Amino acid sequence: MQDRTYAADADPGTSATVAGWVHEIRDLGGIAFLILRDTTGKIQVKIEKDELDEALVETALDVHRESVLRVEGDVEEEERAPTGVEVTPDDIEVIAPADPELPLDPSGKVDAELPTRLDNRTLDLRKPEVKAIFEIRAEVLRSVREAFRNLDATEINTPKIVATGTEGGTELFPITYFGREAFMNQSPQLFKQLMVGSGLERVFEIGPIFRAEEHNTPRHLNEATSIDFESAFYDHTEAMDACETVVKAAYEGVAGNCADELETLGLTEVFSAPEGDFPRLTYEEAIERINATGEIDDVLVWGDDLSTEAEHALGQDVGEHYFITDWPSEIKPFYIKDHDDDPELSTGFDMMHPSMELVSGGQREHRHDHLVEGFEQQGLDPGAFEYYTKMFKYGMPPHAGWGLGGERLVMTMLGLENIREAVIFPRDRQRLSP
Ligand code: ATP
Ligand code: AMO
Repeated sequence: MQDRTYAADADPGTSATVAGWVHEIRDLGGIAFLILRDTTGKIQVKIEKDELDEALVETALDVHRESVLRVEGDVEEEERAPTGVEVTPDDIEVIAPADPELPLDPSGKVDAELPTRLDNRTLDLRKPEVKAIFEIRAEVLRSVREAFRNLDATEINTPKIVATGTEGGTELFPITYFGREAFMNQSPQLFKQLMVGSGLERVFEIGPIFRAEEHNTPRHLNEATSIDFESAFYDHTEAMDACETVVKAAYEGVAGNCADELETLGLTEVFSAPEGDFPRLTYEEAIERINATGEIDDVLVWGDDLSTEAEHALGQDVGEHYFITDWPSEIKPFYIKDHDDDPELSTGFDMMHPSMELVSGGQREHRHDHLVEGFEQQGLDPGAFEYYTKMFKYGMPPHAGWGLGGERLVMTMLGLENIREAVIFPRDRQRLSP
């Protein structure tokens, strides 16, 4: 199969072997056309019934849409063909026939609901506008990795089967680990922190996180991709700078390398990388601004978390990516450091897209005694976290970092309505396969 020519590379005046899926069959009587589709595009195969070998005509006309064919023949220019070229076949091989009844129409002529699409992702990703999302997602991850490299961060991989949870707000998935209770990891939080005290100093990880989120929402998954960063000798403002750099790099990578995909998605005119610095609002400013919009039912007071409607009201008001800084300590996790001059105020921050939260981060508590106290205050057993806290006794530098939701980044970048559109095989309350 290595001698195969992609549809987009089949040059008129040559003979070529193309292979792909039957996108469409048009039988006009004396002549029929098979439109063959591969990852690069489409090419027309001309079946002139009187001109071609009978067996070959029969093979061509017996085939159903979405079957996989190999077609060998001469490539010619043909103005009336969808892509301006066509193949006159010398040989057609049906490599993999498709059933006449398809659960989903990859030509896109018949719309399908999201659950049907997710049940039949192989067929769904034959649609250029669906495939484009995942080409863009891959570009986002490539650009993000490059941005981390430019920041001198080292990629790490940490365990996904763990003994303890870290993110209080969300439930854990328990599993049985050789007779012991274990959990699917909610965040690489503690592991990445342990690595800033190692010889690596600055690390990143792109990997799955598992959250037993209670509700079905368009922006929560039960298995998501977290893009995590952590650096020794950074404070929270430097972590925010790195966050901004990485998010902008993702947009720039897509703007620079995904012109075709953006066009396929109809986003060429509207897509633009964020320019200028992301505004940084304190939590106090944020709640004042939200209250001033008059868009929410209950006035927010200090200490309240931001509801979805509050996030939307503020997002509309700000109108671009922004940070919310200086959150009340009591609503941030134990590992976030408080400001030295005000223990009620944390160094925690969130980075927001106008429509939702994309990132949480902050400077971390690196002093052993304060860290252990924090556990106790949040009702956690420091003993269960000893593997983590003890390393803070052997030289743990000040450090800061953040976690960015990969699917939320892609979703907000492309204006997708449901986060499931940004995952090939999403996990939600109903969905465990495929
Ligand atoms: P994360 O869960 O990672 O912190 P998030 O955007 O879900 O990110 P939260 O602080 O959990 O942030 O939630 C923000 C607000 O979103 C909550 O105050 C709540 O009103 C709303 N919210 C969160 N989860 C759900 C959910 N599962 N269903 C409906 N609303 C939710
Ligand atoms: P947090 O819990 O806010 O912070 O998660 C960080 C980011 O991950 C994404 N995210 C999700 N995306 C889809 N579905 C989910 N269920 C889901 N949960 C989280 C969001 C969110 O902003 N340890 C900290 C990070 C840190 O401080 O470094 C943490 O996990 O985009």
